[in-house]
Amino acid sequence: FQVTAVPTKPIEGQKTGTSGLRKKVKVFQEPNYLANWIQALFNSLPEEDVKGTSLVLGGDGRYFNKEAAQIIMKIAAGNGVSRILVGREGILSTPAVSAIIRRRKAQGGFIMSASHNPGGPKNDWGIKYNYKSGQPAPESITDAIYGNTLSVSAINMADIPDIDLSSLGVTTFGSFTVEVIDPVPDYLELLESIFDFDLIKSLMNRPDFRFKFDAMHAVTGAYARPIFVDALGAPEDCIMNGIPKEDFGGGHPDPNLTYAEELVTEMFGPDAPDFGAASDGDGDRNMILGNHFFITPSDSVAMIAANAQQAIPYFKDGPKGLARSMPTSGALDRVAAKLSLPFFEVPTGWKFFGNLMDSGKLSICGEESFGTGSDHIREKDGIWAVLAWLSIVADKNRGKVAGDTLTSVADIAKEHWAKFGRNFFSRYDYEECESTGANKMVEHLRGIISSSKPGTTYGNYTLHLADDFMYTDPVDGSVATKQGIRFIFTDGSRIIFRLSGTGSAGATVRLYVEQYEPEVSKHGLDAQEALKPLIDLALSLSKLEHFTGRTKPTVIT
Ligand code: VG1
Ligand code: CO
Repeated sequence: FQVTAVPTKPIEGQKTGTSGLRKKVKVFQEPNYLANWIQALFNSLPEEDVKGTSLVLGGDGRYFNKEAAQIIMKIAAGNGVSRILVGREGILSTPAVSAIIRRRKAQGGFIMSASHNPGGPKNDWGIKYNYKSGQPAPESITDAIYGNTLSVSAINMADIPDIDLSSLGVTTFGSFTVEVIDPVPDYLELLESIFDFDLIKSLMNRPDFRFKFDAMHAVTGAYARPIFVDALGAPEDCIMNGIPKEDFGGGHPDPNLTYAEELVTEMFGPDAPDFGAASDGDGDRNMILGNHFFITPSDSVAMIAANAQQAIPYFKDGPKGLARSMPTSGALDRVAAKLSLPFFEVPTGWKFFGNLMDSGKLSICGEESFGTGSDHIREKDGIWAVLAWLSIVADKNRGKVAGDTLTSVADIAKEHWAKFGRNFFSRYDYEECESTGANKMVEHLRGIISSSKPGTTYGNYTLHLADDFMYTDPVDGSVATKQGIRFIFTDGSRIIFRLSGTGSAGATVRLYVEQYEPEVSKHGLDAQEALKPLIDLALSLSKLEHFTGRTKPTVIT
């Protein structure tokens, strides 16, 4: 086939955020918008990562993925890539892409997703590049891509026809091959090597255990039936919103108490099931619910870590180390201390866990934003987290017979708090604020941290430290600055502010608050009640209402 160097001009603003490049669909539909970024990426990679290599391609099924896949394949061929492994209909979850890169020894892969952001012609599209161990590209690569978007002048486009992605098989054009693969088997086989499927099946088969999974019309719809129903024996009707749609059925595919409303209503309603879970647009996030019970993501990773060795064969020798993102609560820190495990605190975003995993220092980690995972791949993994929790529940009920009461999700959480104490945690999101006001608020907060001294009292709280979080990667020494403004008090309570790096319009302010409570009699308190004094302090310190005009958050988790 022929390769044409199609002339182009640089386009402003193609800088990636926390997780890839995300914009409105109509921006990506502008001439050469996507093509420029893809070409800039190939211009950034060393030749051995491009010429003659295999790359994986897939996405969450959102609107524009099909056109985008064709563009990406033509530019890949035009730059000398020799093989593309693409999911049928362009479907692959984020964790599946990571798994396939690793298993098939590909040199990297593309994920066409804006994750939990809504989809459809009026909403968001996004793209992420993952590198050869399956990890989201580190900043050294994303910075280079951005640099190249400012100088790109020609797109190397292969003159090949559109490829039919609807059926499995191999198509070859000279030195370039496209293989359309089933999105499920590589990922499912990996999960089977990690978990005790017979143990989970025994739980699914109990007459007193009912399971629900909400795919939110997103990518896990393609995985839910083969995994939960066919492999684990759950009943057909355990899956809600199981058909992936280009606009996610008009919803916001973010598994939290606000956007997974249908599942939440059922889990907190009459005759609620025993276990409920949901995943996001691209299948890397998860929410875990019990009957009338919500497991916060910060607690979830701590509880998985505490029970992993006992319940999950992959961890039979114990986890190597634990890690969380900075705003995530300190519940995991307490597990690491008790189990004497190495522990790391990294900035927000999964890309910061990769080096620790590659160097054998880390095996279980999580973020407060409904992300949980391990070193089985290099992305957070929604279905993995659900299977981890099912394994824990099954393990706690091993050997029980008909008539015995089931140890529930809530029992497991309460038992954990009694042993480790409870870290009350909440996050307030103020979505799509006006950028100027949000930036002014951040400047105001930076002013406070530069003038505040340890020992200053704020109501009942005494300041231990206030800073803008900075991280030095212990493996490669790279430094990330300005990762979130923290106020840490002498009792360990924390208030944190960050601006989101995943939105496509305006600025989203995130406020995180946390307070540790060792006293068992107080563990039953509602988090909003327990945290009220800290939240009030955060709002008055930041003058949030003054700067953003918002009197209440869009989402509370
Ligand atoms: C958010 C979360 C962060 C997560 C990121 C990607 O980023 O806070 O923890 O890693 O989304 O998740 P931000 O910058 O908006 O706070 V996903 O599921 O979009 O890949
Ligand atoms: Co996601």
